[in-house]
Amino acid sequence: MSTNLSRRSFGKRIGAAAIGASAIPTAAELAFAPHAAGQGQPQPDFYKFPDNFRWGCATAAYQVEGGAKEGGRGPSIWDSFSHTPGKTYKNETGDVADDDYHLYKEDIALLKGLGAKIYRFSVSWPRIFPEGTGKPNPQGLDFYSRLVDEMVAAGIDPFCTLFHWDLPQALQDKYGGWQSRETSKAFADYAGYVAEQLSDRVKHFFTINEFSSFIDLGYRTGVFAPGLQLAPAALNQTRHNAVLAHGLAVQAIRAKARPGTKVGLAENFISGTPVFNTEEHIKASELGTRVLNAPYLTVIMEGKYMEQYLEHEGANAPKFTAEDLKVISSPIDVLGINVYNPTYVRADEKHGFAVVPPPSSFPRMASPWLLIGPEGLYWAARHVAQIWGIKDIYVTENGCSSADVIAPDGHVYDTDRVMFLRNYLINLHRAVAEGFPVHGYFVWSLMDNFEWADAYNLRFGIYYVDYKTEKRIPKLSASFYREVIRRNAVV
Ligand code: PNW
Repeated sequence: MSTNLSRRSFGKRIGAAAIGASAIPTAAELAFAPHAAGQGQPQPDFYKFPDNFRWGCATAAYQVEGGAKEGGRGPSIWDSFSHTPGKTYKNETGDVADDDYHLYKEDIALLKGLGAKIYRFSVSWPRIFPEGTGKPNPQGLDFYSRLVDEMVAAGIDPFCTLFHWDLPQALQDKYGGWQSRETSKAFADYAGYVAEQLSDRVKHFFTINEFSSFIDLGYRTGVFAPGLQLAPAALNQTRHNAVLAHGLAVQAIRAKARPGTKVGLAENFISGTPVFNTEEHIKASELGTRVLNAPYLTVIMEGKYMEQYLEHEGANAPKFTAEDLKVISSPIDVLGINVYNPTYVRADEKHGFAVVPPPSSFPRMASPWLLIGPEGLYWAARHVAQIWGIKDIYVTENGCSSADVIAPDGHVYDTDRVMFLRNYLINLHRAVAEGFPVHGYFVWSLMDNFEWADAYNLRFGIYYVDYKTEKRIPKLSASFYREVIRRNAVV
């Protein structure tokens, strides 16, 4: 096509009246030009989801609740960590956070306003067992019971995560936290208790959120609570105790919950994204996915530690029994996948696969680790379905940080987040259209919240939170998501 022709058809397409027949449009004119096909009508929904697909949002207790000393809650390792100078951005803590402990009705109303049908929240272990074990605290349970009632009344199905990193400090003091399998056992007791109490209304439980995040960042690099830097052997044992805790909790939940309760975990497993679509790179990405998750999701799904892992760790490999492996691989009903940054993998003759480190120019969001790789969502869903035969998948987290600002007109125009979400959703659609069994999606997050070591410096919400007033302000991404839900399609 010649330049002239394309200019002419361009002019026609965006409407001669708007810009004059022969003029070349300015960027501003283009931005407001209606599409020729519909003269301002939205495009037909190319990316339509099945009718029973479910949309929702996710949060976690310590990140949103506040009320750190209320209702008989005991201290968690995140209280201790965030109150230790130098550990979080500007030494900020989750003492108040979004004050969802008091504003939960308002927050459920936000979800209802979005049209969400599912909400993923987490229970704070030290609200239920202030000392980690022993006698349950009725006020703690009461809070979650009211929260769940509020959801049910709003037509929202609750999805409950039992451990999203706020370990009771008492268990850290007594046992070194996840360094001891006493903590694994305590977790199973707590999980069974909560499932027994809430499974009349909560039909989905996730045991543990993101092994690699709280273990590797908490016990290896020390940038998360409890801030330890263990030697390799102790670290691998800690990893083992955590997956063991998951398995014990699956069994405890099955024993205590109502029949029909679904149980699983939510993991940001390292999903190998093939550098491009050829058989050799895809094969490499599948092997890479298994090897890179060997201490966590792979052992849970396969019931054994991969040879590559045990060999690689040598004398530092975890100590375990055959019975442990059986417990760890207790069958799950549902898998939650948390999908953020891609890990690119290529074929490699020697090892079967190789991870390709990203060039420094790779596009990323406000969190330095959050590379933008929308196709990673497609591959994550496909891998867990194809490698491990998972039949019920939820995207339990997907979203991004953005340098959100309130514009003079009072709105937050987070066009980068909308771009991010739209492209990941197109890839989610691809996975669903190809028949991979993804049944729902949760945006991380409903609202800005305590982003762990980054505290309030990084915002992941589709609602902006003004921390001085606790006012929630819908961002452009909230309007986008409401429309996605309304049309059940990417918009
Ligand atoms: C997840 N990384 O954490 C958590 O489940 C959420 O609590 C958190 O707010 C959200 O993602 C956004 O960070 C992650 O360094 C923390 O790759 C760190 C990483 C990934 C996920």
